[in-house]
Amino acid sequence: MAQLIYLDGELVEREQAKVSVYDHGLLYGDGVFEGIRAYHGRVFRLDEHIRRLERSAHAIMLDIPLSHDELVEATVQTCRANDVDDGYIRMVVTRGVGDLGLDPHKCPKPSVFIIAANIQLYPEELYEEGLSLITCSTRRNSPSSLDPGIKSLNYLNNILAKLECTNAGVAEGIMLTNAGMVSECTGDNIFITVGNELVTPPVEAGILDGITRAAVIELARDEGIRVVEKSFPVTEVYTADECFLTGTAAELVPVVRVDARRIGDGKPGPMTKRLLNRFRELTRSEGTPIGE
Ligand code: PXG
Repeated sequence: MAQLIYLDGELVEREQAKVSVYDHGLLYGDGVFEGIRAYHGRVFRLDEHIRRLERSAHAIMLDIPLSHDELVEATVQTCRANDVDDGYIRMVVTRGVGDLGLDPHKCPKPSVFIIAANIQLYPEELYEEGLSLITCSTRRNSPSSLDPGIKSLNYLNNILAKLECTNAGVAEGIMLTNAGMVSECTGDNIFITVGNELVTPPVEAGILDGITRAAVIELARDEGIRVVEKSFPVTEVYTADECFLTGTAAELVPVVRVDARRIGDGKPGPMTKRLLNRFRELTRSEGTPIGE
């Protein structure tokens, strides 16, 4: 079966799903996006993802040509058309076609596309063994230049950091703020545990307000764990009892080494495992249904 892509109101075959070389999403990274997961025939936290897309678009003065409900419907329709029950959904709004100058006002029609694909799940051993991280030398964008809260198509900041990770032979890396505090990773939020407390950098520090992060904070509070949102230096990661990352693709993945320092006893810790189990239960129990 050919893969069908939602593109500006139509479902088109993958080979026909094309945008112009004059699209400012391509020319300038001018646009916004979301990465979303479907589990067992339901889209996880779809409303939250669409709300974040709408906030990102509003911040860059981009008018999404679809209402919230139309975006929900288009997402579900794209999953259905591709028989996606468990999958990864990419929703993108570009500034659209303009001329060769920067001026977004010369782009009269934003483009919306949605890709629903069956995902390559991360291997289960990653969750059993845990990740090694480095601290990247590339600092996270400052909110005064490009706010990391805007999930824009301009991901070069993260890509430069990701290159450092792959060059060092690790899958993820910590990005610091310009003040030298931990912000997040290239495509994941970060948590540490100290005793019975769960600690994570605050949104104001200049991070993406992660949907998985918010879900894990809710679950932790429900488990009676104290959650503290505060800035901390990377040294506190080295000396933490546990560390894990959260993201739509990664879910909740343990970290066992950072800059060659062992974290805790070098194995995924009990709070990480407890929260991962709770998160998996949550993804099984809620979401916007794909089926009619
Ligand atoms: N921080 C950044 C910078 C991200 O890009 C997250 C945190 C986690 O947020 P959510 O809402 O997903 O819990 C992200 C999102 C990938 C990939 O292929 C990952 C993201 C975006 C695009 C692609 O790994 N992460």
